[in-house]
Amino acid sequence: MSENSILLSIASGVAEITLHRPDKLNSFTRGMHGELRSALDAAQNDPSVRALLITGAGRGFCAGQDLADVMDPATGKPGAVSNTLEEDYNPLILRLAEMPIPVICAVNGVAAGAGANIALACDIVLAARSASFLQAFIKIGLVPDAGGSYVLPRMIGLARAKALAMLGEKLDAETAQQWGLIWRVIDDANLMTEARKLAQQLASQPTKALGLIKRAMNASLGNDLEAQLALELNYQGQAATSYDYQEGVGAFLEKRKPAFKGN
Ligand code: T3D
Repeated sequence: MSENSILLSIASGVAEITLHRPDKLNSFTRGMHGELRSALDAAQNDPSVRALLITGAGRGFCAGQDLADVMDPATGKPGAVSNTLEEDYNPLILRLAEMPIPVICAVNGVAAGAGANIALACDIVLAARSASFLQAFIKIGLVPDAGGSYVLPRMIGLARAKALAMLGEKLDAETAQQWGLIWRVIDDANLMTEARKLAQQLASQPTKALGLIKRAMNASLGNDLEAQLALELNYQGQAATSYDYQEGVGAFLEKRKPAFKGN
C-alpha cells in the first residue's frame, strides 16, 4: 500500500485534502483510494469542519486511474476494472455528492480520466488558467466513469459531452468556464490563495443550509417541478429550524454582520 499519497490538514473550519503522487500526476492506486477514504473519514468526523477543499500536488490535479496499478502480474495484461469502480470510484463520487458540507475543488493542472470527473463531482470548481480537463478514457479503449457520463450531458449538453468523450480532446480551463463546466478560472499563481479564501468564506456561512442547497440542486437533475417544489418545502422547513436562520434574520434587522455557527 502506498503511503502519504493523500495529505490532510484541518484549520479554521476547512479540511484541505491534497492528492499527492506528483511524479505520476496524482493518478490513483488502490492504496491511494484507501488513504483518501481515511482522510474523508477524519474530516467528516471533525465537527469543526464546515468546508472541504481538494487539490493536487505538483503540475497536475489528477490523471485518473494509475494505469500501472491495473496490470495483472500473472498475465502481464490489464486486469478487470469492475473492482476499483465498485469499491473505490463509485463510492467516492457518491460520497462527495452526499457530504453535507460544500466541497471545493482547486484544479491546479491537468485533470484526466476519473481525475476530471472527481473534480466535476465537487460543488464549486476553480481551475488554474493553465489547467485542462480530459476525458482520456477513449484513448485506452474505455468509457467515461466516475460519473462523467452523468454530469457531462447535464452540465454542457449532449453535443459537447459526446464530442469530449469520443474525441478525448483536452478542454482548456477558459473554455470549461465558458461552457459552464466549472465556476471560475484563476491565474495560476493565485489559485490556492483564492481557493482557500473561498473555502474559509463558505466555512463561515450557515452550514446546514449549504448542505440542503447542495442536496436540492443535485436532486433537481432527476426531479420534475412538482417534486422539486415539495423538496424545497421540506428543506426550507429544516433550514428554518436552525440557529443560523434565527441569527441571519436577527442580524439583518439589527443591521449587523451575522455570526453563523453552522447549525
Ligand atoms: O481499472 C481501470 O482502469 C478503471 C478505472 C478507470 C478510470 C480512469 O481514470 S481511466 C483513464 C486513466 N488515465 C489516463 O488514461 C490518462 C493517462 N495520462 C495521460 O494521458 C497524460 O499523462 C496526461 C495527458 C494526463 C498528461 O500528459 P503530460 O505529457 O503532461 O504528462 P506525462 O509525461 O504523460 O506524465 C507524467 C508522468 O506521470 C509520467 O511518468 P514518468 O514517465 O515520468 O515516470 C506518466 O507515465 C505518469 N502518468 C500520467 N498519467 C498516468 C501516469 N502514470 C500512471 N497512470 C496514469 N494514469
